[in-house]
This record gives sequence, C-alpha cells and structure tokens, in this order.
Amino acid sequence: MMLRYLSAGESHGPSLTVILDGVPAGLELVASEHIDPWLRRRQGGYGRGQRMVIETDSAAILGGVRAGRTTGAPVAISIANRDNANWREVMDPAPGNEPRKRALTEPRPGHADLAGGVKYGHKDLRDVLERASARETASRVAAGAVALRLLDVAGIVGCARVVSLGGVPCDGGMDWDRVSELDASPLRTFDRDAEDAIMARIDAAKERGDTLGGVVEARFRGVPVGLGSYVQWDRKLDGRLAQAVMSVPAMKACEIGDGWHAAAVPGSEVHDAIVAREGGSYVRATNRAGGLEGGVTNGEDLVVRAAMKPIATLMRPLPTVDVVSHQPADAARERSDVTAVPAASIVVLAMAALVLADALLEKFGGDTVGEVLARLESHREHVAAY
Ligand code: EPS
Repeated sequence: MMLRYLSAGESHGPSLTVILDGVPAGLELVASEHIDPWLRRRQGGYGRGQRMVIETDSAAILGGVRAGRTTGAPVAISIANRDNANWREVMDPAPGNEPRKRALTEPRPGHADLAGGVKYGHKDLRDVLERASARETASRVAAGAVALRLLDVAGIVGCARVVSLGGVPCDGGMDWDRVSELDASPLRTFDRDAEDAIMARIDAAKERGDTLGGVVEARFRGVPVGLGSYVQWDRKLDGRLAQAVMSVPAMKACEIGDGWHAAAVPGSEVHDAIVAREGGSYVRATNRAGGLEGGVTNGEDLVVRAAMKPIATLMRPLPTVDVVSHQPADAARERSDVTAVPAASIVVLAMAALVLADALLEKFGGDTVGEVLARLESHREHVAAY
C-alpha cells in the first residue's frame, strides 16, 4: 500500500485525528481550499439532526505541509469536535468522576453497541458507540480530500451523488457539466423533480420516529487505463474499492457499474463493445462495466455505488435488552439524523478516492508530484499509441 490512512478520536471527544502517509512532496494543499469544502459537503443534506448545527468542521493541518505544499512527510490533520464542550466530564480520559454520566446500557439493534460491548467487555456501551459513531467519517473525508487533490492534479475528477433515498429513485442520469449543481441540491441529486417527494418521505419518517437509507454513487473521470491488476486477488481494484466502500458505516452492499442488474440480463446486454478511436487507442460504446474489467481500469468513468441502510438510532425505539439488568428495554435514543444518505455519498467518494490515489501511486509513484505526473504523461502516450 502506497497511501496509508489511519484515524483516531471519539464522537464527543476533543477532536478527530487523521494521518495520511505516502503523499508525494510538492502537492499544493491548503486546508480552507482543498479540505474544508469537502467537510462542509459531508455535513449537509436534508434530514440531518441537531449535531450538525453545533459543528462547523474544518481541518487543522498539523504535519506534512509547509507554505501550502506537502513535504513528503505524513500529513496530519485534526478536526475539532465543538460539541466536546458539552461532554468534558463524560469523555474525560483521566480516571475519576465515576460512574460516568450518560452511561448507555440499552444496545440499539443495528448499531455496534451489543457486539462491541461483548467483544471489548464494556457494560457502559458509550465506550463502543463513541468510536463506532459515524462522526468518524469526517476523518475519512479529510483524508479523502487530500487524495482527491492528488487525483485532481493528475487530471482525474470525482463526483458524489445520491441515486435513491427512502425507496424513491432520483438518479436523473449522470451529467459532468452539472456537477456544481449538486452542492445546491438538499439531497445531492440531479433529479430535482424527485426532491419534493423524498423530502416529504424524510419528514414523514421523522414524524414516525423512523430513519431512511438509500443508494449513493461515487464516480471518477479521466482515470488512466491500467490501474489495479488481474494477476493477484488482492491487487484487483474492484475488490479494493469494495473493501473501502463497505467499511463506511451503515453500508450493506456495493456495486461496480451495472452491478446487481448485470446478474439478471444476458451478456449481450452487459458487456461494452470496443471501438477504435481515430488515430489509435480505444473507447467503449457503453460503460456498463463501470470502468473496470478484470480488476483493471479501462479508461472509462469509474462508477461505484453503495447501499446504505437506515440509521440504527430510532426515536421510536426497537425492543432490546438492558445489558446490566438483563430486562427487556427500549433501545437507547441518542440524538440522531433521520437520514445521512447525502453525507454518505461524500464519504463513499472519499474512500474510493483513497483507493484510486493509492493505485495511481502504485503505478506512477515517486517522491514528488512532478515525478508522478511525468510517469503518468509517458503512460498516456503509450496508451494513445497502443
Ligand atoms: C451519530 C449520531 C449523531 C450524528 C453523528 C453520528 O451524533 P450525536 O450522537 O452527537 O447526536 O450527528 O454524526 C456526526 C456527528 C457527524 O459528524 O456526522 C451516530 O450515532 O453514529
């Protein structure tokens, strides 16, 4: 692995900490320009709860960048949790002040609470939920923003959008010329006609104390041919993307290109005819493969979709069992979102960008961005002449 990402930090602790190792030197990187806009996008979307009113996420770069350029050292980023001011005693790492207030003993079905409590031996399930919380996805987006920046200078552009929410389709078809409009959509969709129906569903779910899931898409264009490899299972890029995308909280399925649909129709409706481009090289008549064949990029748009289940914290709680009294109970009701599908599209894009940037560095890597771009340029010449 060329690009290594690690994070630490709890939802209501002082901050989230991100380390991204392997970023080449000489990448122009300014937090307010290249990271914060992605953090803001992740915070948005119709259906978010009160916590997002408290937080205004921004990245403090603590290492690896000087005078607006990466140095080749690990990039370290901190994102403050403003809400920590209300949780100091509860979250204090120093001993004492026990039993701690806001202990949680009624595990939520669908959350990591019970499995995590059993696994790590916690009876106060706050020790699980604080790290299992989707607050952690802010870290992924900060790291992914650096990956997106690297991809951008290599001519690869990413897009995150929602294609269905609460069972209502809102694909609207991909249109690279309209990507900037997605920021203005409360649901991050091109299908403005579906927005009212979906927002009504979110309102109704909120009224019922329920939550909603959906399907998100991450897509990249300008991807060079030949990232990933078919020669060994763990080098296949589709497998690497699936791992990264499925690791995002609440994701229950991932598909590349036509995905599940391809299993239901004949091969003649699945595979993409190869067409000679004038002057050399090749294009595809369609892109049902989602830019990947044999685990290798083929130069078409890379298209990854992920299905997010509804958030596990229900205001009208499901039955559970109290882990201290062993008596039937209502599941815990932490303040929560009705849906975070628009935010999840940004998180899925961030994770896919980390994988793609890793694969880019694997093939064209160097100590400096200049070396990477020179290798990429000579590869593009090879592709054009093939
Ligand atoms: C989350 C519960 C809510 C969400 C949180 C994820 O937080 P709180 O417990 O403070 O109300 O707002 O998401 C974020 C904080 C975020 O930044 O996305 C959960 O239990 O997963």
